[in-house]
Amino acid sequence: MIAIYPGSFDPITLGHLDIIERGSGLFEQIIVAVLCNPSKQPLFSVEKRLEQIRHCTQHLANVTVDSFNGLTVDYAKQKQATVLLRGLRVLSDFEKELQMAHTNQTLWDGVETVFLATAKEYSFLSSSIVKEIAKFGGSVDHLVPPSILADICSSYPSP
Ligand code: COD
Repeated sequence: MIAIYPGSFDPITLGHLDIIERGSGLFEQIIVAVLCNPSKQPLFSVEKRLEQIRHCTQHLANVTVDSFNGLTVDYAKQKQATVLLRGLRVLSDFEKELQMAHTNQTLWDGVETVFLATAKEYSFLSSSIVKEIAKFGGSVDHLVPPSILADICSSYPSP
């Protein structure tokens, strides 16, 4: 069974990576799919995010990394994937994720959304939190894969 793990990943965090690693033990193949969203101003370009994710998932033989435009379900159909993998942290995620899962099911009833609960050490962690801490000069060493620390440091040079 092929699963898509769609998201923004701006940037990928240890919370995302944990979901990918655990998901890779559950599915034959996982495609980590970065949305090209022209209406958002990301910190990292799509190309940079693909490079970052490829680098930190290279130890996982059944994980590939790609980008997509448009609806996630259309991308899933194109890749013959029948599962959308998502992570759940707190109650507010649940509301948003359930709405997304139901919307996707109205668009294509051939897809199932599978949720993995966050690891307890990453329940507070999001890409936005990483950017907020880095912007004010705090350390994010414990929050992101070591291979992307240099990219974050060069995006927020110290004054
Ligand atoms: N622990 C566990 N899970 C986590 C953690 C953590 N610390 N951090 C994030 N996650 C999970 C999130 O809950 C989410 O499930 C996933 O990882 C990706 O997170 P993000 O923030 O990088 O990505 P999102 O949630 O912004 O991605 C949204 C999509 C791009 C998937 C969505 O907007 C989309 O599908 N857009 C395409 C248009 C579409 O199809 N729309 C219809 C559906 S509404």
